[in-house]
Amino acid sequence: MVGPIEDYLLDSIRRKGAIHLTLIDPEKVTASSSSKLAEVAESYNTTAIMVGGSTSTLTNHLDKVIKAIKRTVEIPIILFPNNVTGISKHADAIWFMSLLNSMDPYFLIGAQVLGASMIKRYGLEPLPMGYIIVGEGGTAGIVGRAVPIPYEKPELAAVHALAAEYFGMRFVYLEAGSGANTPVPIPMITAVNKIINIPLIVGGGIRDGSQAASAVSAGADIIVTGNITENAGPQKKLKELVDAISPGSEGTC
Ligand code: 1GP
Repeated sequence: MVGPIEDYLLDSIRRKGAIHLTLIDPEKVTASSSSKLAEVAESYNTTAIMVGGSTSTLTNHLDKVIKAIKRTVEIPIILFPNNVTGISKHADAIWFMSLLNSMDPYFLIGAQVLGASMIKRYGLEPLPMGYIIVGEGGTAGIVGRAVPIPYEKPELAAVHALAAEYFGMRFVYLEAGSGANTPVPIPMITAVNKIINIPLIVGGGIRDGSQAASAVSAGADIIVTGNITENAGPQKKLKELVDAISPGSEGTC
């Protein structure tokens, strides 16, 4: 069943054409710096804040970061967990994701089985998503024991994405890895967009408005950026990037 956060994301995509989500890695921030980052991102019309990283975070710190962001912004906070330790009851929703090209059943279904009852008890809205690691893959690829799909094999990414849709997942995420030297290539985004009917998320290594706009033209519905928000003095870049994705759009909350 589609819940209010999913509804909000879909409606924002409908209205704006494509949307931007800001990723905050709890390991790289303090509670107070995370709320400042989120505040700036919201003022630039990012649609929601994602919180998660590729290695482990103390639950206590994760809770503090999310509470601080929640006090500051009105847009939703969506967990982007790499394990059950990435779950916090203070968020609004969670990407309920399976790493489709992992060689380890734990990242396909194991962690999800362990986390499901916690998600229910906390009242987090699950957003079912197929996660596909491509190219360099970065830390997420190593930690998730993925065999990343090479950039020159867009057709392989496309059939992974189609399998996600046929499983009933409602989003697909093409992940190049945080800080990737080269973001997901346009032919790969085009091939995936052509074959699926569910929203396509693209992230990893996107550093400027023109890269974001090209990804959107090729069919990305949601662009995720992390590094450009976290690094010092990135804020002009972030504004340029959000504007390039959905030019002239109004605030969403
Ligand atoms: C990583 O796709 C996200 O999971 C964001 O990547 O940090 O390179 O923007 P960047």
